[in-house]
Amino acid sequence: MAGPLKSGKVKSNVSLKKKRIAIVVADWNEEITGALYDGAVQSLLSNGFKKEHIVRKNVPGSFELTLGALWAAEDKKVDAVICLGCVIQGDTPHFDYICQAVAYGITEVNLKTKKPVIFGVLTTLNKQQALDRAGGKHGNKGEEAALTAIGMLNF
Ligand code: DLZ
Repeated sequence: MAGPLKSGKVKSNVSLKKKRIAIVVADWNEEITGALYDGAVQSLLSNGFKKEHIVRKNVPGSFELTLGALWAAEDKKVDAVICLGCVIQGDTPHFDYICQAVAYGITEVNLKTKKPVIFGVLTTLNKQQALDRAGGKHGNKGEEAALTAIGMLNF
């Protein structure tokens, strides 16, 4: 199989019921990022996380995910952070700048905080590609981000 498990219940060697997770969600393309959030939460709950241990933080756009993730990860009680955004290509190079900035930014937050900070950002050429990955024919990448967080908590 290429890539990590995409859905369902996964085997965890650590107890997830005491783990705390912050999910940072970009408001831009809210229809998509809201669906990613729902997928992530559903996946965390079905894998043993407690509802009260899942905290949602919103930021205006994907560019702001980096700082939002840093703030969230600085909380000593938070074990992992999931960043959810959706950048859709437009007519200008703005798309490239945002995608690059957020990818590098989230990498830096991982290294700076030494906590898993998951890149759950769709970078698509159009809205349909995003819908396909937010509960459509290509699954829900929010759910995949949650499973990635669980994988890292098992390191
Ligand atoms: C400005 C902008 C544009 C054009 N497109 C998107 C997008 O597709 N997805 C997204 O999450 N955010 C977008 N933004 C907003 C930027 O992420 C950021 O909020 C602003 O540039 C202000 O820093």
